[in-house]
Amino acid sequence: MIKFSTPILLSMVLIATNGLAKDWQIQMLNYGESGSMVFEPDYIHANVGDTVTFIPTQSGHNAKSYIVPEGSSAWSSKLNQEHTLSLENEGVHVYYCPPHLMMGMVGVIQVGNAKNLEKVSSKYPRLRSKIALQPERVDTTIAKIR
Ligand SMILES: [Cu+2]
Repeated sequence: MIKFSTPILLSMVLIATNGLAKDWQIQMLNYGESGSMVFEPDYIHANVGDTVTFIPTQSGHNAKSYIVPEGSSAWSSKLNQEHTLSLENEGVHVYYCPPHLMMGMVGVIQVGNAKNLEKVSSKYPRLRSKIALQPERVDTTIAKIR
């Protein structure tokens, strides 16, 4: 049996902890850096095992999935409530705020590789057709997928 000294054991625990999941926070805002009715940040590149928490910083918003990675279920948060999502599969989540889709309140969570990129390409035009204001801003968000 290998015996580790306490400091070595402790540093191993710390390394393991650092390698563990990250909780990302996305704020739902009436006004953010890129304009009105936004998720901030609008794009994150996370890893499998991470979690994302939607923060109702300002009221009147929620987040609902439009596209999810293969193997993941559709999801939705409740209006004005904090919601944590576990990222269990590799791929892209495209989501929107139902009350403000028309105003381009859309966000992207990329988990690892964009394995479902084809699905994003084929399904995004239908979502975009419902955006009346600043669809170009959403195009910019979608273009961050890599
Ligand atoms: Cu909203």
